[in-house]
Amino acid sequence: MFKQDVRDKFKKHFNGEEGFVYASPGRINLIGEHTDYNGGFVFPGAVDKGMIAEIKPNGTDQVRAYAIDLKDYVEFGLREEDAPHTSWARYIFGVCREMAKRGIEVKGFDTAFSGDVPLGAGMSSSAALESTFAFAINELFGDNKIEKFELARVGQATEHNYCGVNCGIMDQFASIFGKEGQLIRLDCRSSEYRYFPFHPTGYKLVLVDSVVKHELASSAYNKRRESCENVVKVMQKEIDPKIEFLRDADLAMLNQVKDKISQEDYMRAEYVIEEIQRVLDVCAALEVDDYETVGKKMYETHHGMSKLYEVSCEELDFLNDIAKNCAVTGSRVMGGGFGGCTLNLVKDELYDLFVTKAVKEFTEKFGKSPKIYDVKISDGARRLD
Ligand code: GAF
Repeated sequence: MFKQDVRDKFKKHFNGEEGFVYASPGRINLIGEHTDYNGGFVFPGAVDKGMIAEIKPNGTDQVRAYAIDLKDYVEFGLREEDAPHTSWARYIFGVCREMAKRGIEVKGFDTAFSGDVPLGAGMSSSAALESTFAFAINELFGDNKIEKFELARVGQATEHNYCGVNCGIMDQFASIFGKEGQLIRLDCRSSEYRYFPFHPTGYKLVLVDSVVKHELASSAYNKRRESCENVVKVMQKEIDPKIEFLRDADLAMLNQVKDKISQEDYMRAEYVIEEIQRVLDVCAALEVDDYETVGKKMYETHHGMSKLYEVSCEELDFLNDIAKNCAVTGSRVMGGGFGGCTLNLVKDELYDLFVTKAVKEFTEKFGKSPKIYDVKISDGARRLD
């Protein structure tokens, strides 16, 4: 259990001291990709993989942080001008700053942390890190004054202001609000959410990691967001100034502005408008245990992400085709894209065949083996010890 490893390493690095231990998970998302920053719906759940950090206030104004997996140590102060250069440390620094901006008197602390959520696999290791520290700082220095949704916003603002990714709220929301056995449908415009029990009897959720490292910060993600915002601006001018997000639009409205936007922006918006509707369709299908419809929608999402939103890649399309050929119920690229995993809804009896075939054929074609993760829907941010 890697919690014990965190405890051991903390003790070793910080003179035998003991602190408090916090954990936050990564997430999956059944459907609703790139819809969060468009005011749409998402449908994530936290997973049984995440980050664990031991933390102890140290009575100074310095943070002393040890990244166990990277064997890297960084010290930084807590003022805006103290921002560290090391990228992993900027997540912790950003969370400290964002908590301070919300009135929490953040003081120095020692910390060691480690994770088992695969990096760059589209399962939100960065949100897991942010949520761990946001939750811990709220408890250790803030008397739990900041409510849970605002803790998620702290993580999101960290990405925007300290890490260069203009992400939506989904990942941090799922990491904070996750509940065992439940997916959460979040309306990203109103912030209303509803838990849906998810026990797909007879099926497994399987992640196949293409081991192509996605790099959200690599401006492609921000560019997708800009495309959506361009279309909204044109709709505001041409149709109705009250349109705030693509959530407020439909395909007829998109066609009304077709001549005023680029072909590329048109495709991006088409995908988003359809994807927002797919989340609602999947929720309705789940309520009657109609997994065939859930799976069909997942394939539609993959098609849209690959051909319209263009955030898939050869490896992910290949994995999606294997799923289709094996008659897997649903399969699609998950998360921001540009690499990472496909999420597959697989009938129990097909599991062995699919996994064997995916590993064999992918390895033959790309000369490297994909990784397989079976995930369990689990709890969100919490204190362990
Ligand atoms: C990334 C982002 F961080 C999320 O906000 C979301 O937009 C996702 O990509 C795509 O659905 O994980």
